[in-house]
Amino acid sequence: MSQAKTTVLKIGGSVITDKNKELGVNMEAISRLADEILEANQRNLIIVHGGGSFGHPVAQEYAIKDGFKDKSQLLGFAETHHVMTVLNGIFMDALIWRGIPAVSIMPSSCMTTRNGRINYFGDTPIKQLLKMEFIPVLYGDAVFDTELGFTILSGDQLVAFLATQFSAKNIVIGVDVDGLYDTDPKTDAKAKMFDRLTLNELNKICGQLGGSNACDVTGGMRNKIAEIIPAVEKGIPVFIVNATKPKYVYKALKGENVKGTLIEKE
Ligand code: ATP
Ligand code: IP8
Repeated sequence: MSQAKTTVLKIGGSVITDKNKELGVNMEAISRLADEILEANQRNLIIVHGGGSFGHPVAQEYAIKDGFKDKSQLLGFAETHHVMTVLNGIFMDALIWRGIPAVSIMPSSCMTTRNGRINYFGDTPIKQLLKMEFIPVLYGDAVFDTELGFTILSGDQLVAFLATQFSAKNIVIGVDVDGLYDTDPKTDAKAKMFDRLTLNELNKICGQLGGSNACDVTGGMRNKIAEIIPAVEKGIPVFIVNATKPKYVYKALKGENVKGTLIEKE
């Protein structure tokens, strides 16, 4: 039974899917990341993945994040949830057939939100998984909301929530850019990357960060940063790394030197 402190790893939907093509899977990235996770051999790891071109387009089409307005959205909720289970299944295949004891946990079955924020979490299964050295895998999901009827729970909110719940030693966030920049590096060639930021420094620049260039109902980089701030406040360091580049996630998990942005409390 494991006593080691947990690492929470987020794999961005921008990495494992093709955000320009609805339901486009990036199988090469999924396979390589599964190899890296196997090789890193972490004892106490929670993985969360994003929605990319699976969850976001259908959630946007039916305005699922805004909550229940009329019955035409019911199919949209079902579709959003379903395509996330499909993406999750592809991701789980890659992990499990490599010999990683990963177990998928469906957020909509163990969590609810209130106005978009997690207000209920049945933690027993994940606690048990961690104790027995399984690797729980969660994902951004369409979930039930006590005020809105339903909404979208982002992988980023999940990451910060789980890291706090399980007193994680760190968070690693894998995206499709090298780290956090002063502006969006995809639209501004002069964007400057930060190697390290304290919470004070981060709070000062938060307003100027961009969202996402692709369809993203949960707000891209700006929202990602807003979500992780409470975890950093609790002393959990966050490392943002380029998960499209081979071995970057591996090195981040192993604590080896690799390019990225480290965000720490002080
Ligand atoms: P998903 O929500 O599907 O999991 P993701 O987490 O992989 O996706 P996004 O939410 O799209 O990724 O956020 C990453 C994107 O944020 C990058 O592709 C980048 O273009 C954009 N971005 C906007 N502003 C910034 C910034 N200041 N620094 C770095 N990236 C930024
Ligand atoms: O991609 C949202 O999670 P994210 C997933 O982590 C859905 O923002 C269902 C759109």
